[in-house]
Amino acid sequence: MKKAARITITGAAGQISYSLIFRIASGEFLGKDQPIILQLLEITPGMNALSGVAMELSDCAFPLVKEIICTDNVDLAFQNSEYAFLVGARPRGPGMERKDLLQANAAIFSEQGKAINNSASKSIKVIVVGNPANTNALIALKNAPDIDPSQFTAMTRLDHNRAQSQVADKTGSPVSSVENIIIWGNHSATQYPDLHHTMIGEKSAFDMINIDWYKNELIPCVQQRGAEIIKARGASSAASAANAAINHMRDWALGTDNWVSMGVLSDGSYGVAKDIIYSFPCRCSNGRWDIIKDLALNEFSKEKMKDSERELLEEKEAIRELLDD
Ligand code: NAX
Repeated sequence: MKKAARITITGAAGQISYSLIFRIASGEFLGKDQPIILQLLEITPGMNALSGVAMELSDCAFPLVKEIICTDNVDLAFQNSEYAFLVGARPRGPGMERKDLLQANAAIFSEQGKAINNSASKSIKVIVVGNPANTNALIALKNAPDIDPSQFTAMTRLDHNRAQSQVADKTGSPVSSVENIIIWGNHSATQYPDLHHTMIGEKSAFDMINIDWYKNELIPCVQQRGAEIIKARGASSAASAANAAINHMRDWALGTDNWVSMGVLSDGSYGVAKDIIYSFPCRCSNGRWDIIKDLALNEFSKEKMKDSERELLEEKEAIRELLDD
């Protein structure tokens, strides 16, 4: 029997976690032969709801779950943790400006970054889902100086999956035949879904779809999909966000031949400013990700990528005093 892996999930009583935790517990993240210990973090007012989630988890009698820890203590939640899903975040309240939202979340993610630094396994892999995800990930990594920055990532996989599915639908192709989608930039409305390298089976995507549909329908659809779901469902994406978080972490931990979009610390590739968390096309193997390099970019792509970079630099400026460098 393998040693149990410790997995931290924050915002554990929230709606994304309500899908995420149960799928992880059933083995969909690390596999059906990997026992796990779940370390679930909530804020104090969420602890009662979390106890209900824990009761349901227990009632599932998942064979892989060796222990469930429910806590509002950040250090305890990250104790020896090897994988962390940072889902909990402060939603925008009435009268809250964008800067207030960035700062409220910056406080949460700097505290969690410090706790990861002090308590987690040095090989921890972190995905930030809570918004603004890219900048929250940057804050967490800056507050964890003893952990390699490559171990902090932000989720743009939901946007990636949305684009993949839309293209499959439009062309009548199986979703698995649509490859090499890229989401560049921020997980926000400035993100840039790029199909210039996308293949559908043996064909280039632009042999099967028209450029007007791409520019005027696909790009805005992916950028606005979250808002469309809120309008229809009365609540934000939850099951699809949980699914994307598992896709991201599973591919990173276990490897994949596919291109995947991940928010990672920019090393200046493609002329993107260094030291922001920016979504790039990546390949994952041996527990690490690498940015896919040297792809050709046309002027349209360069401009869209710059727009998202600009927004991330503005977000960084708004929380500069919380960055520990
Ligand atoms: P919910 O409001 O249902 O749940 C969030 C939970 O986090 C709550 O139970 C709350 O008590 C808890 N929480 C708040 N602050 C915390 C802290 N400091 N420590 C621990 N727990 C804390 O939100 P949910 O729908 O689950 O969404 C969670 C986050 O994901 C939001 O920020 C949301 O904007 C973001 N999303 C990100 C996506 C992405 O693609 N990156 C897509 C889906 C989603 O919109």
